[in-house]
Amino acid sequence: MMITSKMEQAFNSQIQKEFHSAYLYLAMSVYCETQNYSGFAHWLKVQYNEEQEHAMKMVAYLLERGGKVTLQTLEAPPVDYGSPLQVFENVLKHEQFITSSIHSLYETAVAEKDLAAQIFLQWYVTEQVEEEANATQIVEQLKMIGDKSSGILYVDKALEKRQ
Ligand code: OFO
Repeated sequence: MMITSKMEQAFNSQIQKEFHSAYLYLAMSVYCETQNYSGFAHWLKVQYNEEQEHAMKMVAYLLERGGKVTLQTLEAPPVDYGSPLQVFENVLKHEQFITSSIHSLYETAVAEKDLAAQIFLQWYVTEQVEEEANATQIVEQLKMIGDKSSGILYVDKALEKRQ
């Protein structure tokens, strides 16, 4: 079944959001690097790669369904992000926004009676649970630490290990 134009439009807008997430995390990664937090920078760079994969997986899917991929403009992300806690609170807030947009994409698939897209999108619904959980854990740890720099550096070191 060929994809409906409503679904096609909804996928294109989600592809833009995933690339925007990638761009945002790259900007945060660069920022953390300039603050000498190489572990946070690494974690965010891995996240940048993941977001590109999220977008590309949708690009491939849309093509497979005979849809038209229309890449959209990406807004420039901010340059400064404040403290590590502020960086990760920003990540969490962004992921909550992405979760709600994945949910509305899923709802569009339901409204359009597109069963194949619903099944495809289940992976994203599950992935968002993980995305929010990961960001929440880092936010909680940084909140516990407060402004003790030894604690911040400890979390920074730990995040360097992310694959
Ligand atoms: Fe693609 O999950 Fe984050 O934004």
